[in-house]
Amino acid sequence: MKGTPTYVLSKCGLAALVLALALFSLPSSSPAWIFGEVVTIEQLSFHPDSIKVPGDGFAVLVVQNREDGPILHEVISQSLFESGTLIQVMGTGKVEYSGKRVSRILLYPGEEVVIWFYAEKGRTYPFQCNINGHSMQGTVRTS
Ligand SMILES: [Cu+2]
Repeated sequence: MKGTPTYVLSKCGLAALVLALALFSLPSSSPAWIFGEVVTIEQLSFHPDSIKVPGDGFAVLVVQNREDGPILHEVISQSLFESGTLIQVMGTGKVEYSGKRVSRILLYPGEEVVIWFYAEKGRTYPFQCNINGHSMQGTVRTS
């Protein structure tokens, strides 16, 4: 079942709910559409490690820690968390702040974070996990 939509939905939990609410609560007249993708963390890497969203629009990045073992991960990103880009962070992970700015998100196995942001055209938004010597890199690209 792994990799099928059914599996993803059943594992998504909050993220699926949030995405569904976001999609269905959009006014029908709105030209906007929320694009996003679920990135999972397994065996010390992001899967997929690169996603693409349309530029100049709102986007959602969901990151889930699906490690089998007790491996803590973080999500850090200069570009995603900058003011004017980050809209909101929700989920079951622990969000840390530096002043008012999000500095990182900690994810224990089974936890997930939903990152809402405004994706500018022609930009890349790298995100990392460097906790405990990890050297994990993921990227959101816009078209
Ligand atoms: Cu990590």
